[in-house]
Amino acid sequence: MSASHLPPTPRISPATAAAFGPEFVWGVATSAFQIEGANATDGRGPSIWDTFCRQPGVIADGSDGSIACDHYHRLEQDLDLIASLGVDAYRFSVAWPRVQPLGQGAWNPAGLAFYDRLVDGLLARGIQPYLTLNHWDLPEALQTEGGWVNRATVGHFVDYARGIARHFGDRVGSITTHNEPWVIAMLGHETGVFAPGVRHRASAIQVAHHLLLSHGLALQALRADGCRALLGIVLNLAPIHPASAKAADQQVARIEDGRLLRWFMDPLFRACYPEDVVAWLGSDAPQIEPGDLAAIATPLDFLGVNYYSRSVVSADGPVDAGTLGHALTEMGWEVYPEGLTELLQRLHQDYPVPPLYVTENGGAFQDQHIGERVADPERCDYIARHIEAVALAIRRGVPMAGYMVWSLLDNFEWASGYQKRFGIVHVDYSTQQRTCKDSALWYRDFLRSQRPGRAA
Ligand code: IFM
Repeated sequence: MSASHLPPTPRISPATAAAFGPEFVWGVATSAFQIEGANATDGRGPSIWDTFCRQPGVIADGSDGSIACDHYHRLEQDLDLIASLGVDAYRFSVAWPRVQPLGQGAWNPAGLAFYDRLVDGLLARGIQPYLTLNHWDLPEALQTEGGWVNRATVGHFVDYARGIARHFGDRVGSITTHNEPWVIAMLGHETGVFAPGVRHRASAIQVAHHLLLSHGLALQALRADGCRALLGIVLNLAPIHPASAKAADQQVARIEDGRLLRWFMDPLFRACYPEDVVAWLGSDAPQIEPGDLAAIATPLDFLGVNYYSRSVVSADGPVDAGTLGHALTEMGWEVYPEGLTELLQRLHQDYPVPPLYVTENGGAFQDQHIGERVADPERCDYIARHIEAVALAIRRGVPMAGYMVWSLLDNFEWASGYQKRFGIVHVDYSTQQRTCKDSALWYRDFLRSQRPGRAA
């Protein structure tokens, strides 16, 4: 294949380039289960995703996380790769079962040592570690006791958070409690398409409550311990648009917005759940104990927003993204950067938000292999347009603190297995060779233009 058919690489407008101050944090993101592999190595315990992957038919290509990108064994090389991009921060997650195999009790020194090497290796390269405590890989031992449905897991998470913060808190820039609690609750416990594969709405809503509660209590515990890292949570959010002006479509959009966004933002910032969603849930509403909501509303140092697309809904159900007139990613998600500006402005207007980070943004696209080169013009375009969308939000007054591309590497895309590639770095899974795609080189060059004088 030749390069002549490719569109030119995107150019960032001068207004956009000027919108980001010197403190703005540029980064790339990954999560433990999606890249580490080595899931039975050096004392790591099993996670719910190891168990889930063994169920026939749940992962599109029948794969699992046992090797993934073999990041556990290729750490130094991957750290050099991250440094070569010139990013300010690297967002990663700690695999709870690697450091505390049973989810409570004994810690695993070899697991902690791996993250010591990761954190120290980042710092040595001038990159801020942004640590996430829970990116979905709950220790299987806790699942056998009910997992996130069981209120006891809240206490285990707080203990885990405390142990990690005591060990790493003075070396990392930020600690995120949970990544995308909506996904853990709803995809893990309502539709069951993600681990642990439960299909029971009341359980899902209770899980969401326990995740939020554990988040708030962890923040309180870490602050009481004097943790110096910035503390926050990461939500997957999107504008939910009604398909038409019809009252029925508007009503569905309002409830869907309540289930995705207000169900998390209202308790975090107003210490209450949205009344319309509570009424809609009826007997599936969560069991809440006195003091829970006040704990959940413990002030945040930052809020992370993962943005990929919007949803358009009607009274007949979700509208097929393919009918909306915009390009789609390989996941079938509409490319809709306007939604990111809209979302960030709405968060700023409706809630007393702390500094906001876009903690994930990116897309799965088909790569084009041209000799040694891996061209991904659609991903370049996607990232550039979303950076423009963030700049517009900043110009409209939204307190933006950072932006992170999802993802550094092609990786295990959960129920899609390895078929969907989100990386700005291509991974050849047969050799584990990493190759920067055009998007990685574009991002590196963009960051250089943002940071004249800084060596990448
Ligand atoms: O790969 C995931 C990530 O783990 C969480 N946010 C969405 C990404 C793309 O689906």
